[in-house]
Amino acid sequence: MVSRRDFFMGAGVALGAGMVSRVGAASLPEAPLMNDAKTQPPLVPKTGRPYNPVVTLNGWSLPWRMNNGVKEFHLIAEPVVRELAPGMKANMWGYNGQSPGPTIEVVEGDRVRIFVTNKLPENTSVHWHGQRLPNGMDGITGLTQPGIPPGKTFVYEFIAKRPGTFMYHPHGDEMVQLAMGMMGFWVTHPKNPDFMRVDRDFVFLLGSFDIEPGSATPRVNTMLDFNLFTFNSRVFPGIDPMPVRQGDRVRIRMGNLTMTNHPIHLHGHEFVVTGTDGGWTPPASRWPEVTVDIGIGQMRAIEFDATDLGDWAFHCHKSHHTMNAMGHNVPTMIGVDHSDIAQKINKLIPDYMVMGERGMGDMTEMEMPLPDNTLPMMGGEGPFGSVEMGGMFTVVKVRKDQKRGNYTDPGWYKHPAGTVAYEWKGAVPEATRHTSPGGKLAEPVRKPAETELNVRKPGTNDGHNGHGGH
Ligand SMILES: [Cu+2]
Repeated sequence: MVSRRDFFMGAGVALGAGMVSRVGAASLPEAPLMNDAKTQPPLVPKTGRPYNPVVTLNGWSLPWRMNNGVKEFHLIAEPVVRELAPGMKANMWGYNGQSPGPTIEVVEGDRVRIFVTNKLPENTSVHWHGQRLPNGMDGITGLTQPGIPPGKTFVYEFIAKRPGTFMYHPHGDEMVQLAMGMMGFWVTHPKNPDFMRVDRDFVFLLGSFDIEPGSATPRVNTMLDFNLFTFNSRVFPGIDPMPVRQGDRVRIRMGNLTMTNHPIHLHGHEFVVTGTDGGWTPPASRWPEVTVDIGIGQMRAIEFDATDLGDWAFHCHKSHHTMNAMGHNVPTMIGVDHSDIAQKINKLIPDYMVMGERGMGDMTEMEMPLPDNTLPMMGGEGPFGSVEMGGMFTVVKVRKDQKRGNYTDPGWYKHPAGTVAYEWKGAVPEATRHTSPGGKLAEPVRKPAETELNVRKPGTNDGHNGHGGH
């Protein structure tokens, strides 16, 4: 039996800001709860084998207890309220108070025992994505175990054989449970802490949700047409920056639990892919990149030397993944006789706003007031105005004076004089025109008028409809 105090003494972990302890049954390890969506400082190990901890973007790592040489964790699958960005909270499912759940960090060779308590209204299971383990620990409802019924606790136990980057998520009613945010990161550190040592090691999961503007609960029957694209269930401007010190070797590990691929792009530096789903890549197999495509269900670790000072954008290169939600139905309402519109919308979306006296007929799309609990499509104030981004977008902040181990936001980069793009104040000469081979000015291309009427909205196979509202 381990008391609360003993547990935290044993784990050597002080409860950080926003962390709340919950005492489980006497024989169970603690199941700490996080009620804060901010990036938490690295969890430095005080028991077990030493390792260099990771930092989970807008997340945290789960404390453990050592029990006769076994590293014991306690996950609680439960409904949570996750702030996607200031101004928007979502009713989701996750683990220990947040979606995604806490990152689990262990060391190659550790014997790991994970207690999973199900506080959801339906069966669940946890699949340890990418691990080598006994088949019966693989967490596949119906295939390798019965589902964990509501109110019950199951135990998983295996040796973390292979160092690398992993994820965990339910396997059984996955479409619903992933759509609701059930996922987490797992890192198995190498036995030798100097193996591929880096100065900063960030981790996060790529997620996607379909939350109608004005509502707070993801739609769980959505298959492909999501409208919010997240780093660790956060959207820009709610995603924390990644502060690093100039000269740092930086690793960023990402796992994709969405239903589409994400070409993730870093500005100002080249990186190499040092890790995949199957482990570390052999050095001779690496080549420089500035974008890495992360397929569905895949994990990638990238590494670079942070040589250049500045605020470097880091984002998905699908432009509609760096925007926040527009409703599937909202834009098409614009210009419609609004006398019965509230009634119509309420039929489609039960918890949608009622527009009241304001009406919609004479409003342009951009002036339309946002429903409650809805983020602007593109926003985020930068030092030069609106960044005009949302979704999967953040900033790697390279600073000369960022202290080792300090992950606090250093603020915006102060560009040295003469190093920012500037307005040309002189005369602008008339543009020269191309001529056709015959010496005549080329005819301007005129499109038939009906082309404009046939403009199609973005496809429905991975994007979201209705961005343009045309
Ligand atoms: Cu994307």
